[in-house]
Amino acid sequence: MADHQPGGIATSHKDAAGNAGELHQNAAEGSPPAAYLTDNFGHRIADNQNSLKAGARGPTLLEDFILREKIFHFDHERIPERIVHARGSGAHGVFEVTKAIPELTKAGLFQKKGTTCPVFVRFSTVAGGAGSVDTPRDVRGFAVKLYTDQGNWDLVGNNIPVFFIQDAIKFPDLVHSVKMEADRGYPQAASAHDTFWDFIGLMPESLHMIMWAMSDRAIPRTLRMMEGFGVHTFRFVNAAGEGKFVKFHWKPVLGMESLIWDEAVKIAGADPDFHRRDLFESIDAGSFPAWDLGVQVFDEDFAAAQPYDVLDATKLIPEEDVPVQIIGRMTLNRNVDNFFAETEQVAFLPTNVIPGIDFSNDPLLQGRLFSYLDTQKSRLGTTNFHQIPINAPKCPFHNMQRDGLMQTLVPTGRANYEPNSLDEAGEPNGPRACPATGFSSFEANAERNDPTEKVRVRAELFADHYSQARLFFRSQTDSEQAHIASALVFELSKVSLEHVRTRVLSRLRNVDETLARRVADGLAMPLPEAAPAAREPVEMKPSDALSIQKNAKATFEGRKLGILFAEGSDKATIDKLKADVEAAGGSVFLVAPKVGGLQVKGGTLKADGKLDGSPSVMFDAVASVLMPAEAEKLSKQGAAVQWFMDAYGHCKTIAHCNGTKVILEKAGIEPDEGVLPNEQLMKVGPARHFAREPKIRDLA
Ligand code: HDD
Repeated sequence: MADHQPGGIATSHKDAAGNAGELHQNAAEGSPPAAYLTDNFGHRIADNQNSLKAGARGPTLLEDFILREKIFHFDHERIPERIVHARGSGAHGVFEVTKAIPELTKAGLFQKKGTTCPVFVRFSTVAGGAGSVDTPRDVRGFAVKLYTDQGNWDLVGNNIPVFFIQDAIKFPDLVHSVKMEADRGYPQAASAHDTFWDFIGLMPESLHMIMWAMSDRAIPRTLRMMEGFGVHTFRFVNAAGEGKFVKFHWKPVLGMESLIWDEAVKIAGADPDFHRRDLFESIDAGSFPAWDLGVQVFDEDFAAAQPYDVLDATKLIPEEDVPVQIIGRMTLNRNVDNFFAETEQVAFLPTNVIPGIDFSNDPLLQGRLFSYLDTQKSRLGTTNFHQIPINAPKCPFHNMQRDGLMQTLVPTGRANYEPNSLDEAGEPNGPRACPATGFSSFEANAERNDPTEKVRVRAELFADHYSQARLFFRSQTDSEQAHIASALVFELSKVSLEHVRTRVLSRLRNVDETLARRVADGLAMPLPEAAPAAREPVEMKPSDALSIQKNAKATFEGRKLGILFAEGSDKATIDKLKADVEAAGGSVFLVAPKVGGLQVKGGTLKADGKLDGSPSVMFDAVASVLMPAEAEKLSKQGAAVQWFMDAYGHCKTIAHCNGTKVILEKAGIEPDEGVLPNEQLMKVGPARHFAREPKIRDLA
């Protein structure tokens, strides 16, 4: 009898047709394969289980080109991960123009309502490695590649509209400080450590971004429920050559929603791939995530009248001052076929713009324009990375560039230089520049600066580090402000260098005195003197658009209800809950103590997940349908009590039957507007009940 050991078997034999023994060759097991296995050069492989040896117990032979090629390829299957944004999830989709704006830009895409183009989006965390988790407190990358008829337009943004630093020369320092500490290699995917806060304390321009990063924006519930921003001020240029400044916004159709910190921490353990899975499953189920593209357009006069500099990426423009007009919608409707070929190999370049969209002199953007090309060469190993299908434009491209590592195209003819007159001899002479339709830089950008003046300085208003940090903090609800204070306490409590904590506190005093005091209290530290501000902050009017809670949508659309049931539960009630939630565009996940199928009133019911493997953090709201005797049993199980305790602690709606009350009592759940009978679930929906929070958490 042959065995299955990976070490190979002495008794393996071939049949008359030359196939390997039945234990190892699936072709022999039934229907013929969809395709024959070959090596990379097309040679069919007869045996994919055993290497070639000199005798059954002898050494493996150098001649085994099949083994050699397979292992060789495997040994080289990894490429350098991105220095930042290493962990990402991607999807394909389509962008459609909903409002033509020819008066603003000559970009072909925006000339006519209804014009569409394919897109590829990659969402990412910033600090963690490719194998880290999805829910750390972190900025999320929001990189969109639009394959337009005029070439690729990459809008490489984040889910936060401002940035930590003003000048690209500080980017390597910022990233070094937040990544794993240089000597010890930890912490992974976390900003709560000495070096990050040391850098932040010394760079007061980061304080506005810190308010966002410590807010619930940095722990989105799903990738489908977060905003995206181009961050920098860009330029629109119309056919008459007139330029306006523009900021880009992506607004999620499902509304914004975030996790609660305790929930984020628990999800990191329960499902490290929570966001990636959610994105993949939603698209797979036909529930396509969508975002509206909005623009804030303004001119030089507006820019000159503001108390901040629009070229400073640490500043935003309040939507109340320049409304966001919606000009298009992006819908993600197709998952990748292969994670590596597409999501890993996709290469975004902020330099990828199309005629009608141009850069501004934002010094952070200017640095980015240099950086990304380098990184793609380093990651993908060749200047020909643009030929990889996910990166190649979908419109034709022609130039005189040739050769290079991994050239996969076969350019023909002799025309690899220009000018040439080969056409006079009847030969193809290659492509030529097109002054009328080609990309030409917006002239005013260069004119505004005196090109003879070379200075290493920052513009005057860049010195205001606090006004917008204050604006952000003061635009939040009480509960959101408490979350920011708690996040700061948490992060700084992980900082072991006391002078670093003190310095951050001294900066917070310039943002908001109450915030500084709450954080100092939470750390049990004295409040230091306020740090001298490089420029006195100005008061800005609070902006509701900056708050997630003020803009939340209490809808089941794109949300998930977890229903707990057990032996004897009433199937009709479960079916009704399911039908209601599905009719509202949501989905239901059935949770039970056992998954194989339980006898319930009205038939047999299979669970989608086992109770202790499906904590309530996975759902937007929970419901339970339990017979009193089963509820009594479950009330003695930690997993069941914790299920409700967490849902309550995370301010979720808890719908329940009478029988469940025994568990709710055990979990210390007090009735409120979010704890209600199953029949009333749809009245409240999956809203978060933040009014509950002070009862259950010591808010800093
Ligand atoms: Fe960056 C990746 C977004 C500043 C240098 N960046 C990267 C990605 C996003 C951003 C979403 C991931 C793209 C992907 O999914 O492949 N970066 C931003 C935003 C910034 C920003 C919104 C500020 C407004 N970045 C920034 C600066 C520099 C870089 C100032 C350097 C001077 N960024 C890079 C990089 C990365 C990158 C090192 C790493 C992997 C990559 O480019 O493709 O070149």
